[in-house]
Amino acid sequence: MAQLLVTGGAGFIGSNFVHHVINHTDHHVTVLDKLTYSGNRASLSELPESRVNFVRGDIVDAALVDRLTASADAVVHYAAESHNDNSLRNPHPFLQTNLVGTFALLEAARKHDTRFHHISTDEVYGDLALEDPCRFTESTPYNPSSPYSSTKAGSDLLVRAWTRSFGVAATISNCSNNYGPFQHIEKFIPRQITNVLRGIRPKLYGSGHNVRDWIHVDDHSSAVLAILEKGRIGETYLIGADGEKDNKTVVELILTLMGQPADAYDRVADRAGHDLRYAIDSTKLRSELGWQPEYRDFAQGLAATIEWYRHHEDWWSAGKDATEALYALLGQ
Ligand code: NAD
Ligand code: TDX
Repeated sequence: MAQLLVTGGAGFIGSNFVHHVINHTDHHVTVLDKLTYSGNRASLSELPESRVNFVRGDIVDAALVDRLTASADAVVHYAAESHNDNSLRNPHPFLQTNLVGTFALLEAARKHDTRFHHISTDEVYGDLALEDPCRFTESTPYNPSSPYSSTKAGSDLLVRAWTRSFGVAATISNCSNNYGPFQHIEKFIPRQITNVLRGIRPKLYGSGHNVRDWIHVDDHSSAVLAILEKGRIGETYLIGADGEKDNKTVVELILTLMGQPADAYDRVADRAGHDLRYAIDSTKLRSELGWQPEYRDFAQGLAATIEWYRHHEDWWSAGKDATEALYALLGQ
């Protein structure tokens, strides 16, 4: 049994990871989360209090981070400002949380000699052309496009430097786009599902030809656990499940699964600097650590996600009007 400190554990991927850890291990978890607009305490409400301890706080708070890290066997660092569109409106919190917050955690891990796993994104590699036969690998050069992805790239580089210069026992994972329960409704898939549930037409940015490489969030969690348990210190692992789809196809599938005509969506203003395509080659993770995704049928995983949002309106409805009002300001 180990004591894990999970930052951002009330967010989408962090809360799914905490559920995964409680269901598949005997570890104890302390969640450190600021509960920004994207954190939701209710995402952890069904978990046993005997194994999950919740601390509301900011990862930028070095004294708090130091105290919590001192009693942890490992830190799993999910906390971040995570939405590209928000980073275009106001980059400031992205620099604070993603860079200064990661710095505070690394200093604590260094001081207490604590195992550290850093959660990152495939967006650090920039984007690929639609017709490019290549996918991202661990040796693809960094080339981030947005304020969000550039701060994630910066945080990855801090982790690498703290490993090399100070011997912090760290690993990094860069994952592709996640879908599943507990995702904030600002993001593409839950935004469109909750739009249809509210009688609003889904909104597709630009041409809709942009490609994302979808992975079910529970497969992300199993990969992170495998890296935490068996990953080589100092290494980066790419996490992906061969799920490339263009946005138009995803919107049409959501509409079809929800019993609507496939073309009942609106085209809206494109995102500034919109990355064209992401695609992950996860050979290293699969061959070194024996990891495999469980969710191989995207339509089935999407249908289950739609059902989750249909049955958890209490979880998302309070923020729907405010989320859509922000998008409306940008014509999106
Ligand atoms: P999210 O926005 O749903 O959750 C982020 C969580 O971090 C929230 O609970 C929020 O309250 C918390 N938080 C934010 N600032 C904080 C601070 N200063 N101190 C403490 N807590 C703070 O994001 P997500 O989609 O779950 O992403 C989690 C991580 O996974 C991020 O690091 C993101 O870069 C990475 N990632 C996300 C995806 C994806 O598809 N969503 C893909 C690859 C990697
Ligand atoms: O309403 C929309 N319409 C639309 O066409 C929204 C919200 C998005 N989009 C497009 C933009 C992207 O091409 O859908 C795609 C997915 O958009 P997001 O859900 O905002 O995700 P993305 O920008 O790809 O980033 C996500 O994956 C990588 C996460 O938000 C990041 O945290 C992660 O690092």
